[in-house]
Amino acid sequence: MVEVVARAFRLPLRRAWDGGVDRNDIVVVRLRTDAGVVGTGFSWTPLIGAGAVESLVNADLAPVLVGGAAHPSRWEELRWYLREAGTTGLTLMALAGVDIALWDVRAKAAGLPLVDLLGRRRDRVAAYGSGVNLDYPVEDLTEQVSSWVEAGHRTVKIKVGSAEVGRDVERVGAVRRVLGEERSLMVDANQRWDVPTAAEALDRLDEYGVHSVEEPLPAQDLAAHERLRGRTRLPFALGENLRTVEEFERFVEAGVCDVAQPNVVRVGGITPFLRIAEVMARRGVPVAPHLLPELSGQLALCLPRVAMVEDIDHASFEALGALADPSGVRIERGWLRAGTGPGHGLSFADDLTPLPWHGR
Ligand code: SMN
Ligand code: MG
Repeated sequence: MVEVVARAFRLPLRRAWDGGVDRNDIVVVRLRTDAGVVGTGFSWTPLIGAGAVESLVNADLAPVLVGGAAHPSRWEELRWYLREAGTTGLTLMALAGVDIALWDVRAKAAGLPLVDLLGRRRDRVAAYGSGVNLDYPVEDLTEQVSSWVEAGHRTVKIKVGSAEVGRDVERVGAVRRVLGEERSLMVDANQRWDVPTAAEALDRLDEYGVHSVEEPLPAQDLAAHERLRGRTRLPFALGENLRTVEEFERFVEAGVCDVAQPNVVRVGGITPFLRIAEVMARRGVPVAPHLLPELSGQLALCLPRVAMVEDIDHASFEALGALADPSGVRIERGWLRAGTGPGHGLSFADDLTPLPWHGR
């Protein structure tokens, strides 16, 4: 490798997510091999960490990458190298940017779309409409869900976990009326409940035909998930806040992870993502990659056992205005398909707004 450069950019959201999240930040990693192949990777975060990730790549990873092999098999070596900065969190987010770029290089050097390099197992995968809408008034929520129905989605996911369970019940009821009986409704509590509240809420939501619940409890609290398991029959979708294959295995072994949702950036890139997906498949757990539809969709086409991909409302890279050209990943009538050129097909626009960060 002759060059590795990371740059952090700010992508404003059309409408803020609750908790004051008014943007997604990305860190674009560009690397160039001795043979002149240029690979692009990215890290991503709704709010926190892009400046730190940019620094980790430029100050710590670039010096060990330059002069060495440009291959994703270096993942373990790079993680070990960064260990004193921690083994998860920001470390994995920085590694993801490099790992995704290394896979892009590999596919481009082979002249193949990433999907074909990894091994395409299907031509399309089901997508579901999803939004961060807990603070939306119920009229806005039903309008958003209607737009997903019009777009052809047969499954949608909305937020729950309001301060009053009654508010969730009212919202889920209103959404069910928009969906009719045929379409599927998933709910996501983003870790907001404790066991008694989750048990009560899920009991009351059951009459609206909820398909599954995502992150009902604090993500790391395995014992709480085991207690809740005895109090609801609804399947649990988990994983956007798990980081390692060992963590995923622990939740699956305890019988509390029915659908695994690794986020390709948060777990450290495509290399560990594929390892997690492999282990989940062996244990009969389908994988629903979290967010990032343009890359998650490509991975989903190759996974041994897949659930669905998330069509996040107005927050794909394309919708955020991050791309110079269309990626070749499309979601139409509730199905995702990918027809990219060589590599992962994501080229980021060169006029994005840099992070206003003072340490640079
Ligand atoms: C979510 C998490 C982080 C950013 C946006 C949305 C959410 C989801 O939990 O699963 O879509
Ligand atoms: Mg979620």
